[in-house]
Amino acid sequence: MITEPTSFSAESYFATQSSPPNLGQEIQRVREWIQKQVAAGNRVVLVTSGGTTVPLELNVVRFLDNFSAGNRGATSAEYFLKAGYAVIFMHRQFSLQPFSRHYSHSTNPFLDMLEIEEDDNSPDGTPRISVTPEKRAKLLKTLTVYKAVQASGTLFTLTFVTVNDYLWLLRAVSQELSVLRKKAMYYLAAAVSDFFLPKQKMSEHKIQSGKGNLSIEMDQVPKILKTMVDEWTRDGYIVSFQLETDPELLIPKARAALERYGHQIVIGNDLHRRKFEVVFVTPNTGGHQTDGSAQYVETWVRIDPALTYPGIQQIKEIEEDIVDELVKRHTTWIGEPQ
Ligand code: 9Z3
Repeated sequence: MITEPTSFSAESYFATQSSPPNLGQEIQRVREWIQKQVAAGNRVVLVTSGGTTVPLELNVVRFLDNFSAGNRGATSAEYFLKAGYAVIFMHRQFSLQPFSRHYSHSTNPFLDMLEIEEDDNSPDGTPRISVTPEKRAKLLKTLTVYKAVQASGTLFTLTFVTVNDYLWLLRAVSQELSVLRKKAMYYLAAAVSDFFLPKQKMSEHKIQSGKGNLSIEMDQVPKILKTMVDEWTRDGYIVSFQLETDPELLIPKARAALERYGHQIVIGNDLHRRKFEVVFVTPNTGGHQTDGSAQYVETWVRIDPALTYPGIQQIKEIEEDIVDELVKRHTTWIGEPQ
């Protein structure tokens, strides 16, 4: 058993940690779907969404997790589909998904919009189920788009649970997607754990209590974005998200990520303001010269917070503006009109 802390590179991570058992089959399905998108001339975006777990035991009873419900990813996926993109939606199992998110179990339970009606024409007296009249218009709108997306086959869903599943899937999917070259976008909105417990350090069975405090030393999850940019998908348009709770850190951390990984854009968001404010941080390629010396350009995207409160009629989602702006930037990146 290894006990000293290990610093994993992407390479040593994949050499020592096990791949999820169904990875090969999943990737075969992804490959076939990508071939169809290539034939159709579609742009494809990989949207990652939701939190990752970090198991503490091999026979897992306990794990670390984070807050992400997958709102950002599920909502953005809908707007990408609307913009004509084919979407690989790679999400944490049971996190929110495009379309069904509107009827999530906690905020808008779908059973609350159904009614039971007596049906005189039913031969065995079975009542009918109908949709509450005031909920019909919204449901019809959502259902119509959902059915159209299903019929077009432009939404492909993959699931992960642990940070290990996520890393293996991300590597395999981005390697497959690299055939699309510049037409592929990566929208990395999943909240990925920074720390994990390598399988070599994990207890096989449930950690037992009764021996006082529990100390666990975790290793850092390797910064795979650099390897993604340099090796897995060289021409893709890569959008990462930077989450902070200290607003002072948002821009410096976003700049540092661009510097370190060399990708196209970091979207910074503060935990408490993320539904109405984000900042796009990009390297200054000359086109946005401010004082002639700035290395990075910051563009804030904001909406009225009052429009995001649950229950209001005229809801506005910031993801609409984020996706709109990214589609424009991706078009410039590709160098051809969509
Ligand atoms: C984000 O920052 C997402 O916008 C949120 C969305 C997780 C805040 P919700 O699911 O929240 O809508 O409730 N995601 C990225 C977080 C992250 O782990 N980024 C990595 C990092 O900061 C870089 S790829 O190290």
